[in-house]
Amino acid sequence: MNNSKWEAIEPDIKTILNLFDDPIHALSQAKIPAFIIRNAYNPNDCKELIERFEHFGFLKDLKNLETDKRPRIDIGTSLGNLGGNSDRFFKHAKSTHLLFRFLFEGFQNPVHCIYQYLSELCPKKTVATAREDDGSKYGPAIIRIHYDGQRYKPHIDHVVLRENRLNYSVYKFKHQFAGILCLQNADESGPGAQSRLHECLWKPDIQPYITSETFEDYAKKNRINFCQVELEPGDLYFFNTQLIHEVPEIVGTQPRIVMAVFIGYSPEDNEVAVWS
Ligand SMILES: O=C(O)CCC(=O)C(=O)O
Ligand SMILES: [Fe+2]
Repeated sequence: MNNSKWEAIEPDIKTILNLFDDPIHALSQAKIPAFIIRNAYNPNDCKELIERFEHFGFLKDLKNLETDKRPRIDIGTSLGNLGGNSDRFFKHAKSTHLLFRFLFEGFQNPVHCIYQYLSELCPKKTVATAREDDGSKYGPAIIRIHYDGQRYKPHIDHVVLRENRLNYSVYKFKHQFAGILCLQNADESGPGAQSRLHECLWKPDIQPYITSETFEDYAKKNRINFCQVELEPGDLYFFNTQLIHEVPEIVGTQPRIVMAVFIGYSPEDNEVAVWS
């Protein structure tokens, strides 16, 4: 398909499959910025799930915002943060699997929701949580709670190109994607915070602009398009994390809450692996 405007494809799987025989492959070629599935998850369940997270004590106490300065809280296991010690990482992931067995009880399971939609985007593959040969499983997904001041500067996510994690099996995947399910947007009275995907795949000569935080100037100078992904609670999007992307600063007392996964894909591999 010739998508000359480089726009995300939405709103549902049917539309995506009408346009692409092999959507995940199209994503790997960055022919389109993202696939967006609107209302993938019930927005009422989003609200009630967040209340549950609050009752579990995962969220900041709003009365305590002055003293609790954490910009981001994770519920789940992050390879990016814990991957430096693989023993600790896999033990942590094991407890996340245990927690996720009951955390969503009574609601549609948001992890299953993401995996199900992902399976539909890869008709010829099986989708499973990443694991090592000895059976150790990675985290299945992660809930990220972003508070006032949190921002993702222009970056990529890639276990090889960015993190150089040669001691993990997910290293073998050529392409990496993210799946992000919006559970709550940042403060509606503020400017909100929606992600921006630049029509620019990382290559080594882009890195200096990322390191020196001058990608914005580079993008302007080179007239690089971007796609802003506007989400409502319950919306799910998938994108190629080798695209330079960013999320502006959260402003206000209402945190932006998402469930996120990373995805590994190689055309020749039958399995598409998911981790967090
Ligand atoms: O939250 C999003 O929409 C994207 C976040 C992101 O880029 C990341 O976690 O690496
Ligand atoms: Fe990212």
